[in-house]
Amino acid sequence: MKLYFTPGTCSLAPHIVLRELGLEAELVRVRLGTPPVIAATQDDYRALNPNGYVPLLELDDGSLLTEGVAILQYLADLHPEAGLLPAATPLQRYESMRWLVYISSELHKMFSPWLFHPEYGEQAAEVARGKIAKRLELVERQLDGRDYLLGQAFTVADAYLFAIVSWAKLCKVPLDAFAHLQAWLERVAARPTVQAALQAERLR
Ligand SMILES: N[C@@H](CCC(=O)N[C@@H](CS)C(=O)NCC(=O)O)C(=O)O
Repeated sequence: MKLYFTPGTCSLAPHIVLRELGLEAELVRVRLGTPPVIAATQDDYRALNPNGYVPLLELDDGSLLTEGVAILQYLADLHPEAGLLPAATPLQRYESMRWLVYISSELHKMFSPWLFHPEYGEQAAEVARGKIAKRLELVERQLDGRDYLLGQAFTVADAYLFAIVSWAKLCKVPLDAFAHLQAWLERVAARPTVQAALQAERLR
């Protein structure tokens, strides 16, 4: 398997999950830009993902899987016994999906325009900051009494949320009002797999 990634972006989530599952994968660095290129070869990355974004998972048979939420679920399903995607009941599985979709559509995509597309400008960033703060209130409530987003165990939703909420400082989104979220950030950051992923992406 190959994971196409860019340090410090949402591709950190599947990177962490690969390590949580103990799966071997080649990490292929992508330099985002116009055009986005494979860092080692300067080949145009859009030949693999026409949308030009990370993450992208290339399977051993050459199949290509895009969309972080799909990649996270695919990886978790390779080793259901690891419990990274709770699915003991259908409702549990949909609850996992609900959080993955929430992180993707309500948080990730609220941050990313102004991180990756500065042309949106400071006014858009200010509007996004307000919306993100509102969206984080739900996360804060969910983490009250739970070590992780879906309960007492780490799941793919935590990996995804970690990648996204880690942008808060850079984007000047204050987390002071979210004590449970801050404690959770520290808890996730302390996991050996997360430390290893950050080190591999040279973010530590
Ligand atoms: N819908 C995609 C979006 C992925 C995405 O936004 N990736 C960002 C990094 S976090 C990116 O590569 N942005 C480059 C761009 O938008 O041109 C997914 O959820 O996987």
